[in-house]
Amino acid sequence: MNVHENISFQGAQVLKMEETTRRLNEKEKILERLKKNLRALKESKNVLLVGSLGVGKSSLINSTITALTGKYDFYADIGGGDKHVTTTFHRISRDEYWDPEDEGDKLLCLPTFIDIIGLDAQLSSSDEKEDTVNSMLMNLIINGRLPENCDLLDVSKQLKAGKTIKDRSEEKKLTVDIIMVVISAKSPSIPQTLIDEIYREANIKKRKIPVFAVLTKVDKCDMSEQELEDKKTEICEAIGITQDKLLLCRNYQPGDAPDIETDIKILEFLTTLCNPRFKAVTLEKVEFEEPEPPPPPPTPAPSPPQSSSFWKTALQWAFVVAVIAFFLYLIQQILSKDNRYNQNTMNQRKM
Ligand SMILES: Nc1nc2c(ncn2[C@@H]2O[C@H](COP(=O)(O)OP(=O)(O)OP(=O)(O)O)[C@@H](O)[C@H]2O)c(=O)[nH]1
Ligand SMILES: [Mg+2]
Repeated sequence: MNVHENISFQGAQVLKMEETTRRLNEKEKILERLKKNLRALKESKNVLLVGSLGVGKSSLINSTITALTGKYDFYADIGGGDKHVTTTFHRISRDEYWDPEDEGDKLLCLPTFIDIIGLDAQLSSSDEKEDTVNSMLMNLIINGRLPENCDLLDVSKQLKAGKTIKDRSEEKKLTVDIIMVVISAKSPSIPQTLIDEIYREANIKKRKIPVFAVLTKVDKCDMSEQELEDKKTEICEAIGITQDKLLLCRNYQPGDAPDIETDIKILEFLTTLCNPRFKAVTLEKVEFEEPEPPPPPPTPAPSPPQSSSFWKTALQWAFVVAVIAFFLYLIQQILSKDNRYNQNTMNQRKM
């Protein structure tokens, strides 16, 4: 390396270091904004991750914790292949992953992540009236009606067989505050029926719950910039969210070195998610009165004898009686004439 090359190499190194320092400062600023949001919260939010099998739900939890703490660990089980890896209701709370040096940061209301089984989109339906296994399962989880470490493979099997769970009261500690829909960029299409069901569970059932979305495995898909933009728009429209509630990311894999760009993206997203204004609310249902039953149709009054036909019949009978009377009168006249004639004839003979 000659003197000129050495100077330009050192210059490039300085620029790289400056860029790294700039990005580290950026990360610090985002962390401060996140802490500000967390201090404004009264309690940790329960964040439920939902999505199809193997899309990277558990990896996303590990990646988020890595971005927060700076070190990767297996908080949630990750796997590969086409078998379910997460099969239980797995709750990962702040106490499991957060141990900062700063005493003041220890009590920050960092989220509790709820990792669940991958949902089979083919068991979902866009029909609002249909209670599918996925909608029933989500409803139980969202309302805190399933216990921690519950065997979700078994619950799905029993619900599929048409059984319903024995009444379990809702556990406030487990009710869901935020739903995070996880979709893989590797999948050719978005699971529309599953998204429709998530929308219904999050918006029109018992509670209204903010929904966020994450497109994982962006490193594994071969989409152009434009295709990726189109996919973002498609997902946001399907779920009914704005683009600031969507994260595109490459999850950390075990053994990966820290990556400032990944951390910044995830922390920025987490800061939005922890905004105190995004909170679940119980939908107050207004009571309605049943509509007044329509008045019964008036009962038809007994119809009076139809006068015209009555008089018609009476006249007919009167006519018949008159004719008979006339004929009787005629017969009587004839008979009395005959009698008088015979009497006269007999009188004449006697004379
Ligand atoms: N390249 C790459 N691989 C990923 C990414 N996210 C997850 N994976 C891999 O995808 C596989 C499945 O990841 P998981 O995190 O277990 O997925 P899951 O959705 O929790 O799976 P289930 O719990 O079985 O439903 C694992 O091999 C991960 O290493 C990503 O962003 N990029
Ligand atoms: Mg999993």
